[in-house]
Amino acid sequence: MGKIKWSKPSLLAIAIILLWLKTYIVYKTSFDIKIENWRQEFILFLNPLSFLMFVLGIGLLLNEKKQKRYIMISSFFISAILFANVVFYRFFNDFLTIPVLFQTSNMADLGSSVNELVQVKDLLYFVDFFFIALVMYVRPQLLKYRQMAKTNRRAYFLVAIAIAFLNLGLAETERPQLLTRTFDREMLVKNIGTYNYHIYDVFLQSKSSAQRALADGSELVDIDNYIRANYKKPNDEMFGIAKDKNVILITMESTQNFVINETVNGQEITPFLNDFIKDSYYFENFYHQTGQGKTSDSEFLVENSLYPLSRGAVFFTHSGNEFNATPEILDKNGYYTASLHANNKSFWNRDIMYKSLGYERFYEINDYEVNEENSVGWGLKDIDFFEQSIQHLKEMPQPFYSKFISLTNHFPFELGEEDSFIDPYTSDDKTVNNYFPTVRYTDEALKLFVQRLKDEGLYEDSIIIIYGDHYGISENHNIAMGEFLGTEVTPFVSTQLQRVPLIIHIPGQEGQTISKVAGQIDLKPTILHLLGIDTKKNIEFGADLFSEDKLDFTVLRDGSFITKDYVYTRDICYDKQTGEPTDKNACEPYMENAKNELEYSDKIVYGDLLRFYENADYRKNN
Ligand code: GP9
Ligand code: MN
Repeated sequence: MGKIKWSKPSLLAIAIILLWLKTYIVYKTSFDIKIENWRQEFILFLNPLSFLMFVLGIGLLLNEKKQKRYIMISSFFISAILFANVVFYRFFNDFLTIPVLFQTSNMADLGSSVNELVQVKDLLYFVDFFFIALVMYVRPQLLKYRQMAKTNRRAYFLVAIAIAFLNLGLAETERPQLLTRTFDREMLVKNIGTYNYHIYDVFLQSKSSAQRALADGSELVDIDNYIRANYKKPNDEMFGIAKDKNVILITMESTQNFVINETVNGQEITPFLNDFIKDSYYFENFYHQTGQGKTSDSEFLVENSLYPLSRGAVFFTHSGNEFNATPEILDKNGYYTASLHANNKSFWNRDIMYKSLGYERFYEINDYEVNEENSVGWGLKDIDFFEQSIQHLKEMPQPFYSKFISLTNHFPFELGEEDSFIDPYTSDDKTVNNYFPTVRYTDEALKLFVQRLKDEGLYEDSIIIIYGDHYGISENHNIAMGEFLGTEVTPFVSTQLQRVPLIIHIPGQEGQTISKVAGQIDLKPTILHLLGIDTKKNIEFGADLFSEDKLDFTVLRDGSFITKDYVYTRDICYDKQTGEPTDKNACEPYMENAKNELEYSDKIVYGDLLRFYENADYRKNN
């Protein structure tokens, strides 16, 4: 038996305690983890401990020199992981996942944002590490190395296991089926801790690789039945109304619906769009359904009518899959297809993914003249982007399907004086304040673009579809948003803020505002039907927005859903009229459907099931 002396603390104990306390402090200061009662607070406090004991405890198996080195290196890595999460959270209001980590090409491009996101005082996140390193260097004798006997070592790991079980047990009572319902990373981190969450994420990653290997076509049968049962007949009057017309699809960066018909400092935020919707179909209850893949997720939704994934960007994780996307379908129907976006072609893995989606051409940064004068924030200014794109459009064979992705209205919402058409908002929150002038700028860019389309004679031959890709103002800015909206941003309000504009302009058609609840998932069948292309056999989850049978229902990627009268989010059913929680039974009838939608879609993506679709063998008996 080793003799335990308590005189001096061991390096191991100090490293664990400091990392543990630091993690808890970071939880409380750098993440917005909602705590409802003292049990949850206790779980949050406890959750880093078992992991730290395990990982650093491995040092107990090493000799003095190696143990010291091991403890230093691992505490540095653990701190770095924590810090990476902090930086990621500042931007995405979310925790890291492995697929996101490997999006290194994106990380490099994040340049301008990272400068905003990382500050010198962030060195504080490593303060415990510096402290230990300093003591080890100046007074190594203060931190003892202690040889631990086998039995003590066993006892140590048993204690670690016991703490892990206590943690899991408490979490299970607070949040039943925690691990089987993982749409919500915050819930996971809150209950099992950041570090264990990453281990769980590794497990999910391996599972998804295995899923593809094990999948076979028979899994499509159930999904197919579900889709057939939910198929909505297109509206006879609208089907084929835009046959052989060009399609101009515009993805508006970070544009939420609350800016439409709204003012800031008494000035209109989107004067052009407010006008444009008067002779277009405008959908005022249209939601984005994106996850971690942001813009790319919105592209995925719109062109496949499948849901993106709950973790990572499907553009990265499953770009090798078989899809049946709009560009591919339109290609078969005689269309020329192109995406236009003045950013590096590898951002969001677009160059690879676009091939899988069936795009003929990608006009990327090298197809544009980009210099210091015409750039701001993330790159080429929208006005210049649209102006230069006209040339590309003119060269395309018609009819074409063209997708434009705007960029200026991207966090951190930078804009030069000369491009600011309205003043910033005046709260304490810079991000929220600057959002309005950049939205206004993009609105101006669209106005000029539409004018140019008219000049070039393209306007009358094209349908124009404008939609917002995802939120621009995350929940980190609830206070300033609440101030702007004049109401507290509750989870209900927050869910309603996930509405993005959808405007469909069809030449010769009168304007109309449509209030039906819908989502990005519905765009593919809507567009195809307008062009007169049948979608009855497609494996897709959306419904034609013009169909009389289209339900008032849409599911967000985190499992929240919206119906005509209710909003369901974070396990609470809200009455839309009052914005207050109501009896869960009211939402109950839709829960199964919401779950099925996401699960079936995930099955298709993880199992790469559309590769079995071509020969449609599974449908023999139908
Ligand atoms: C990048 C642009 C922005 O090319 O689409 O991407 P986001 O950060 O919004 O996903
Ligand atoms: Mn975006």
